[in-house]
Amino acid sequence: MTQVASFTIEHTRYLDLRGRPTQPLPAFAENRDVLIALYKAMVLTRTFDAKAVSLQRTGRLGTYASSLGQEAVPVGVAAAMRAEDVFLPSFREQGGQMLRGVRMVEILLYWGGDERGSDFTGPREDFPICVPVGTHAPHAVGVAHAFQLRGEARVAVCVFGDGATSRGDVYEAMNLAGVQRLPVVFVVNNNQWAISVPRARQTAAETLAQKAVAAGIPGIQVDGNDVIAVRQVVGTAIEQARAGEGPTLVEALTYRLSDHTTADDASRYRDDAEVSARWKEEPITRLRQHLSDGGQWTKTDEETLIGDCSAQVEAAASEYLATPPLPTTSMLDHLYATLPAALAEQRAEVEEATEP
Ligand SMILES: Cc1ncc(C[n+]2csc(CCOP(=O)(O)OP(=O)(O)O)c2C)c(N)n1
Ligand SMILES: [Mg+2]
Repeated sequence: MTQVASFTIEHTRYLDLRGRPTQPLPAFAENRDVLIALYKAMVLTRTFDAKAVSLQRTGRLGTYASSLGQEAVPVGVAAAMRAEDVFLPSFREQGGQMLRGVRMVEILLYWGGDERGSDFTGPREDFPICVPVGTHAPHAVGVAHAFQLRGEARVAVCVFGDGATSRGDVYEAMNLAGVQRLPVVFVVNNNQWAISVPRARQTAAETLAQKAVAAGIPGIQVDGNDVIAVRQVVGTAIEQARAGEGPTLVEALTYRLSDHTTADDASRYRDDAEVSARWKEEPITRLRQHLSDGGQWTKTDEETLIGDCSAQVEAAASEYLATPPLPTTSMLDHLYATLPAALAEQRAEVEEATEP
């Protein structure tokens, strides 16, 4: 017998659970301002999530997917991108969207059922939130193919969950990206749960990163609660893709501390003890500890930041609540240039039923 293939999966972490470096930090992390910007983006994300959940609980927002405990993944990913790259998030990457310039009011409008929430004033070419699990992975490959055909040094960055890695769309996307050596980076936001399905029931594979192996592309694992590691590992993958060296799959290990969405009650299928234990790993305290150990973050800095974040989030919520709703027919206005007959009929019915 001859061994014809073998593979290893590497895991990267820079900060331990108490924020102490486990190895020399990457160059960008020597810059205090860069680390503080990452920290602020994570705190703003958490503040925004809390407000969005309370808006939903008081009947002023539709279903919402919190990113509590997972903030380092989208923030680290977005921080690693250039403005001209294209971000294709799923539905839990609001922290990354915000860092790329999507306005908080737009994200609230989206979850409030308003189509204008996907018409970003900032990153015009970033994709809207993708709720269908994994269907944006082939879209990312299409975007990357366009970059390759046009000879543009840009990268498509697509984030999806652990559950999405069981979907054909994701395999097909990785396969084609591998064959064509496309400038795309896939990031698995592995939060250990897909609604009530735990990671162990999702796949028999030891890691999700190794799903890259069958596509002939590199697969790497990173501590997804260590924003420095996410920024560094995803950043390296993005720059390789930009240089024509092909795609990468990065598995970011994190944990969903919240319910799946506001329509879920995770206490029905998950032990409180598991969740409490995972709180010790969350990314914000870890980076704060690192910054304050280095004398770079004080109690006053923290108080100022909390005040700033609340003010920004409250202003966005007020703007959202003051936005007059679109007519109900708008739900049929953004899919087709020309509405197919069956939908045109439905649109007319909606118009008749909702006209003042
Ligand atoms: C194609 C499709 N099937 C089912 C659903 C219902 N659904 C919404 S989220 C979800 C689980 C997703 O899990 P994961 O990919 O791990 O992402 P997470 O929600 O944990 O971030 C499912 C099954 C959906 N939105 N789309
Ligand atoms: Mg998941």
